[in-house]
Amino acid sequence: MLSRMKKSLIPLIIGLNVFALNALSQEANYDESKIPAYTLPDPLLSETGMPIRDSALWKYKRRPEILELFRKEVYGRLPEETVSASYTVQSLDENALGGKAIRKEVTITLSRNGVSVPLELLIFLPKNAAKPVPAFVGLNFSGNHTVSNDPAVPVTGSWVRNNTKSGIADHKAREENRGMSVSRWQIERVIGRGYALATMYYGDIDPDYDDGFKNGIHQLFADKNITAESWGSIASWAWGLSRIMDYFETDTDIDHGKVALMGHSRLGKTSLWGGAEDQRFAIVISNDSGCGGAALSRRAIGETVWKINSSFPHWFCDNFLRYNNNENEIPVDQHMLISLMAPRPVYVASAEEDSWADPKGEFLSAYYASPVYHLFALKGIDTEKMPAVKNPIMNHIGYHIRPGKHNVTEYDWDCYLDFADMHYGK
Ligand code: GTR
Repeated sequence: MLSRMKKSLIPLIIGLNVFALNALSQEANYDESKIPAYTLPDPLLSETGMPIRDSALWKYKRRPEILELFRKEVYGRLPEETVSASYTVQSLDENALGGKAIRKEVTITLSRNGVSVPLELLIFLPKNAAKPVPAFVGLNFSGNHTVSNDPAVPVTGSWVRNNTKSGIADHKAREENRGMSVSRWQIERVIGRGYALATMYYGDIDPDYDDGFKNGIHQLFADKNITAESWGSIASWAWGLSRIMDYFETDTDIDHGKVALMGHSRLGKTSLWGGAEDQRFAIVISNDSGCGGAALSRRAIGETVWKINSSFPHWFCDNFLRYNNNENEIPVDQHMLISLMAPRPVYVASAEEDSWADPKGEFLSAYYASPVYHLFALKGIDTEKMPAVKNPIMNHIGYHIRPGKHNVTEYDWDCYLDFADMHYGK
C-alpha cells in the first residue's frame, strides 16, 4: 500500500553498500553456526541509560519509549484522529452449526471526511453460555466464508492482487474457497469451551499489496501526508482489530475485558503489534509469526529483515528499510515487542518444520521479554533451553513448539484455550 516508486528508491539511496549488493545473491541461512554476533538492546535500560527497576517506571517511562521506537522504525504510526463508527447486525442465526452456536454478522462502517468503509465481522457464540462470554478474535486470510462450511456466510471483500509474479500466495476472497480454512479456525472447539470466536477478512481492512495508500481503510485518510513513518499494512490491520474491539465494547454478548487476540504468520505479526498498540486486548497470541513478529531480527536466520522488506515492503514503514542486512542497528528487537504486552498474558507458538520463521528466535524473544514480566512479579520463561515438542510452557508468557509445518492446528488451539482458561480462572 505504499508508493512503490518511493520504496524502490530508498534502498538505492541509503542501502547502496556492499551488504545490500551481497544480499541480492544471498540464499537464506539455516545454519545456527553462521548467525552473526549480536547483542540485544536491553528492555530495562531507558534511552538515557536509566535502569528500569520497577513496574511504574516501566509503564510510564520505558514502555512508551519502546512503543515509540517500534512506531518510528518498524511498523509506522497509526492516524491520531478517531473515525466515526456505526454497527449494523446483518444476520443472526440462533441455530448455527447444527444448533450449537449463534452466528452473528455485523457490518462495522467507519467514516471520516465524507468517506465510508464497511468491514464485515463474523461472530460465533456458544449457544447456551451465560453472557457475556470471553472471546477470541483474529483476522483471516481469504474471507469470512472460508472459516466455516456454513453456506449462509457471504463472501467478504474482493480485491485483485496486482503482483503475482513473486509467487506470493494470492489471498483474494472467492466463493470457491468456502470452508477452505475450517481446520485453522476450530470454531466448534472454541465455542465448546465457552468462548466466542470472531473474525474478519484482513483484505477488507487493507488489501495485501502496494497501491499507494488508496484502498481499504486508507481511503479514510486520503488527506494525510505519506512519510517514512506512515503506517504499513501490519499497522493498518492492527488498527482494524482495534475497531473490532470498539465494537465489542458495545456488544453485551461479549466480555470485552476478556478478548484474546490471535493471529497466524503475517497476521501473528499483526496480533503482536495490535496488542502492543491497544492494551484493551487481554491476551495476545502469536502463531508462527516469524520475522517482523516474534522472531529476533538479529539472528538473521530463515527470513531476514532484508528478505521480508524485499518481498513485502508495504507491511512496514519506510524507515524499516534502513535495517536491511543491518539488524544490529535496529534500536529494538522483537523481544521488546513481546515485552510490550506485559503484564498481560502473551503466548508465542512455533512449528518444528517452520524454519523460515525461526522457531528458536521466536522462543528466545519470549525468554528475553521475561525480565519485564518479573517487574510485575509475574513468571515469564525461566530457561533459555527450548522445551521439547508438545511440552507447552504456560506462565504469564506461554510458549510451545509442535511437530509439523507453518499452520494453525487443533493442537495450537487446545493450548490457547488452556492458556485462556488458566488466566481467566475457568
Ligand atoms: C511468508 C512470509 C512470512 C509470513 C508468511 C505468511 O511468505 O515470508 O513472513 O508472514 O508469508 O503470512 O503466511
